[in-house]
Amino acid sequence: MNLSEIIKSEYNKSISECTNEEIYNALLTLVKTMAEGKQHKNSKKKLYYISAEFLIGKLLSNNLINLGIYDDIKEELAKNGKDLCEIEEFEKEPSLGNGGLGRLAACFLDSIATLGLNGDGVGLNYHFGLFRQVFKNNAQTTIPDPWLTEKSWLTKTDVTYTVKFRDMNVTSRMYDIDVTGYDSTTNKLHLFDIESVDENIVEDGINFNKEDIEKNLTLFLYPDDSDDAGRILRIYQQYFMVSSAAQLILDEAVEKGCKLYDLADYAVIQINDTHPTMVIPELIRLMVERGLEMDDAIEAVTRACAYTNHTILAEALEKWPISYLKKAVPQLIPIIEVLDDKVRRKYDDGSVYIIDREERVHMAHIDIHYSSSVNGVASLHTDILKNVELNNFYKIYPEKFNNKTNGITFRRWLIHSNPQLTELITSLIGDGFKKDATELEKLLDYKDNEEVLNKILSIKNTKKAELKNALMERQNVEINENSIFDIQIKRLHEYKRQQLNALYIIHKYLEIKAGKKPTTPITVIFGAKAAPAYIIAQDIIHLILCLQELINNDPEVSPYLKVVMVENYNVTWAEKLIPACDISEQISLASKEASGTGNMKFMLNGAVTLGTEDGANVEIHDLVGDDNIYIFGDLSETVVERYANGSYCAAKYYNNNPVIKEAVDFITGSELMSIGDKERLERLSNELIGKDWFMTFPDFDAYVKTREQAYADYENRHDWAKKMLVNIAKAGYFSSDRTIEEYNRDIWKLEQ
Ligand code: Z2T
Repeated sequence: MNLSEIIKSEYNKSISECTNEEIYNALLTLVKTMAEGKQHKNSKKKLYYISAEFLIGKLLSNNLINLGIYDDIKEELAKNGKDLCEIEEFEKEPSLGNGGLGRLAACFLDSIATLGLNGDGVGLNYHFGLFRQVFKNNAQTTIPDPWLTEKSWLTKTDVTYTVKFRDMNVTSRMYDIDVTGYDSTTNKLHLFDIESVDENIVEDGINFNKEDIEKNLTLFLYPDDSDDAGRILRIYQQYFMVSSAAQLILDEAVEKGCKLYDLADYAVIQINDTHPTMVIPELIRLMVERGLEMDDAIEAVTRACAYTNHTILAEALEKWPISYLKKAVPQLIPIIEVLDDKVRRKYDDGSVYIIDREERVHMAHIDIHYSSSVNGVASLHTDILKNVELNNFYKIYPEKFNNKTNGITFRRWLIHSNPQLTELITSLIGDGFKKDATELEKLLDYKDNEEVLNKILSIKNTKKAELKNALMERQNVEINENSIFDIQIKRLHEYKRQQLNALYIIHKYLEIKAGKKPTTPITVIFGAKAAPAYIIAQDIIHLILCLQELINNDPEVSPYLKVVMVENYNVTWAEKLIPACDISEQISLASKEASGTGNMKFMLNGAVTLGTEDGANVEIHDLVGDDNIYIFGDLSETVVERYANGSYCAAKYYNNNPVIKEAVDFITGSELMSIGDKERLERLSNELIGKDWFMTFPDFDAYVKTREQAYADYENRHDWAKKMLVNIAKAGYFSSDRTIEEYNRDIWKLEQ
């Protein structure tokens, strides 16, 4: 059936007579029907990518593109006076992830399906997902963000499981979302939910009875990025997810004739950070319950599992007190004790034990001992895991450790979000790059082609104008489309150092006040949500919003410098911001950002990176060369060393560097204090002077100097366009198709 037939049968109307909502619903039906016809044939071995987060974004355009009908549908709608973009507005973005980890999972599903691999995602069907961010009085407030509508991408299945907790048994039900591969087969994202969940228990927008697990289990995604909420409810959620997953995995394997001991021939389980770690003891428990010897079950599960680490931040490594686990899932304790006991019998080094002296279970330690693969997400990150953070484990299991540098799906982050650039590229090198991203290197032939360089600049201008309009429409903010768009969008975290960017803005503001005006005006754009419990992160948002108000209301400065923070930064915003960016801020403290994936999306869209040698920035630098990136700051070795010897003293920098002192003093010694909240600004200033745990001061001078250099180079439009072209041409390496091919080659070994 085609679109007009569906509309005829569902609404008994023609396209032009329909509302956008009706067309949206009809497109849902069309996509689901087409996807159904492309289901993966389900070969013997299957991948289960288990993740507490899948930040899938809106799916309509993505599905139309992957099914190869985007252009036709757009045209057919246009002929009937309908605009696909307006119809897309009708779709709600499901915010089922915090940041990079969740978005990575979504990009991976796209590539797994595109490569025709037999692999499904498994996660939770949060009813509210991540909070919606609303700014009030220059501060972040949060409200729930419902996304489930009567008709949606979700399909209710009749697959249900019993999940046993200490105090009750609950029923989980599987809901499916089709994952359409680009010109390929369709896989599934399985999201488990509990029937008894009750959205009405949420009072005044955000509070709910945390005790009432049956009603609240899948209500919210925990809003902590790299931070451990330490709540029992989180254990309930995790176990609910993995017990459902484990039952699904065993059922599907047995269905295909699997003897439990041979599980690894039928299933490979990728554990996305430690949130799904309990799948290991749960699978072992179920296998023993179904008659396998404990040792055999442990062996079988170890062969089938693989673990990905996404951070070295100590506070993000999950450690559950045994007492918590006992309250929720006592049936796992004897299994975890056996796993720990085996480790203790073999190794003297207490740092590799699963249960520590304080009776806490180190989830990552379960993963490392009882998986066959441990991977980091960028080359530098994996080196740090091997040589520093997990060195004690690396010495035991060198063969398990491997790197898989992250990637992004070009279907969403180029073809969908930047059709103009896609068209230019296609006109130059054909559309082979859509399946083999390394073909983008062919663009290097046009490095000195004036006409091509001008087209690249003109597309950037178009995307900047589009962003200007979106900001006006959504936030009633006016920006100058002829200014330099300097953008930092990512979760708010001290290690990502939005505060360093803010200090630069203060410095620049003071310079302009003193008469030193930038040649081209600068627009600094931020987008960031902060975990509600993360006070300093809230304070940094407050500082940025106060700076926005101060600077934008200062007629002496605002023609040259503007600050804008987009409200409720999410995937949909990212799709508008990234193509419009000139300078991509990737300024984390070296060693702390495991990879970053925004850096890759910006590069692909012709932004030039201003960054530290951290995460995947290192690999971007290697690929584009010194001339096409702006690198500054201390190296990770220096940082690791400085932490190790405890020698860092922020106050010394503050007292000895007048430029730093001037910028920091501005926070509490200027009009900002009348615009903003005294307590917040003072707390932030004290934190910087007294601690500055993520070492912004040592990098400050180099940051200012390098940023000025980038702005100066921007003036030569021809040379700048060349940098843009090289970045686009070299981005092919960061296609998640490449990443997934490596996962499959080294870990999953699925037939293609
Ligand atoms: C997250 O987004 C990331 C790491 C986490 O560690 C948790 C979350 Cl929610 C537990 C990010 C990393 O910070 C980022 O560098 C990386 O690119 C991304 O995961 C995907 O690997």
